[in-house]
Amino acid sequence: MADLSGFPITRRWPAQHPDRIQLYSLNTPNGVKASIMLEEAGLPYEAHLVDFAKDDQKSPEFVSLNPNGKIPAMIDPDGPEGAPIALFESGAILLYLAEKSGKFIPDDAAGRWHAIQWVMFQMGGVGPMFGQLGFFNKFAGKDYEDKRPRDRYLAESKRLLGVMDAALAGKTWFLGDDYTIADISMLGWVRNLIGFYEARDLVGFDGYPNVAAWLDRGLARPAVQRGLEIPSRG
Ligand SMILES: N[C@@H](CCC(=O)N[C@@H](CS)C(=O)NCC(=O)O)C(=O)O
Repeated sequence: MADLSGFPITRRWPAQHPDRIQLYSLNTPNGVKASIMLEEAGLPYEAHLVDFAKDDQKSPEFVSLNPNGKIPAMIDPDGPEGAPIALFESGAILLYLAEKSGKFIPDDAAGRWHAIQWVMFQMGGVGPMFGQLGFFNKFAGKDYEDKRPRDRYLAESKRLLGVMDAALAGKTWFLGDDYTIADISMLGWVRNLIGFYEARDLVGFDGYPNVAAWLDRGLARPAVQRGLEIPSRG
């Protein structure tokens, strides 16, 4: 039985199954990358709800694991050399889980780098830009009289959608026939952009048919549907 008592986060979120991966998250677009991957890979895990309504992500216990105070974060009790490993940053978590499971990342070096490339594209572009557009379109930023900040993120989000649409032309997934962590990193963000962020018409989503078809394919996967709900406020 793994001993996770050295991780202060387990005092606030006790492990019922310390031998399983411990996920600390909420089902936001960054959070669901981890839960979708865990569901897809079939790795045993235990999900703990980090409730933003209670500022859980800024609690000393959470920050002891992720000094950046953001979800998702995890502990694998059976990490490298059999020792526990704590990780934050959803891109790092996806890469770690892909390597651990041997799934959703190609075996060949070129394919592997292409999967990493698209995860980096998501981390550096899609997430930050769509997130800012959400802020300026739906949340506090929507009341700002000056629309230039919103328009800047709108233009960049549309440009990124164009890049994705071109990359997906004639393909099922970003890497062709292989569904990978590249897809897993982006599905929740595109879904949020046109759903929760209410930017479907604003970005002219119908103008990106390859992205729309890819999103439908991704959302049809049962593991994606499960992951999108984990962990939720219930
Ligand atoms: N680069 C980080 C970003 C994580 C992030 O921004 N998470 C958001 C939820 S999608 C969060 O925890 N927000 C809470 C806060 O900022 O207080 C990652 O990909 O893991």
